[in-house]
Amino acid sequence: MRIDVVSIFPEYLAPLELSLIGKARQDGLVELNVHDLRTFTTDKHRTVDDTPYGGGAGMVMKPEPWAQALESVAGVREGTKPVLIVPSPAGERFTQALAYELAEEEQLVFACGRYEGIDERVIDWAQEHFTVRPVSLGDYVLNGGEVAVLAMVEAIGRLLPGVVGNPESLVEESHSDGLLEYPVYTKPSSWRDHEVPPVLLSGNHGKIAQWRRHEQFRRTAERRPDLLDNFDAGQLSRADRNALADLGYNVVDGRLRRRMESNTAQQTR
Ligand code: 6GU
Repeated sequence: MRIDVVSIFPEYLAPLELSLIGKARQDGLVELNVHDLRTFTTDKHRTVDDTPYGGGAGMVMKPEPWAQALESVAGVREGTKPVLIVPSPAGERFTQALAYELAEEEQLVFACGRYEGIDERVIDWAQEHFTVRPVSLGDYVLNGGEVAVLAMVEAIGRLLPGVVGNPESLVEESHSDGLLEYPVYTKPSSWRDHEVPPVLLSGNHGKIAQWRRHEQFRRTAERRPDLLDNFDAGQLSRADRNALADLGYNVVDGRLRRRMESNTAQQTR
């Protein structure tokens, strides 16, 4: 995979030299280039922003430096239309499913906006050369796209063949099956009066798998009940359904439905 990142703070992307992604680059699994937007300006002051039409606070990124920068990285691989990812709190949500989808691409380009954003006409113009996807990490505001790019490149990069040493570790992890991960423990089995759940010391692998699955449901119901609303109940075993029933969830029309709390007993008492 080839990745290009355009930013006015290229040093912000330095961590991509480290750890898993840094190793993947060294091994030639990922070709990653960071470009300074200012090198695509033509004025003495290397201006990248200007005041917004219509008034209002802050500055807007000028279109022409972006067009020059994006043209320089577009169509680098012949006959391919790279995906242009524009990090923005106004984008679609970045999810594990989107990470898997983007990991299939030949070339990704990330356009890191700063200030109030990039002149919208860049987004329109870029459709000619790219599949454009404004993407958000979540419902909060960052000062620019750089930190979001670090997160997305890590999430995507670790899915590329050969980047994660043991591909099995990709299978059993949070969100890969729409549930949060089960809790994990290591030695010692007793630590500061806190015990490892005895089932994990039992050697009974069937029971351990069942317990872990139950913990996934319990955690997800407690921390991220929204994930259960869209969970495909078709994949559930009888044991899964029992575990979910204990947590107050029934399967109705292939979907999970939280049972109504029965207040009637209290009300009539
Ligand atoms: Cl992807 N970019 C920016 N600038 N802010 C964000 C974001 C992205 N995701 C959440 N907040």
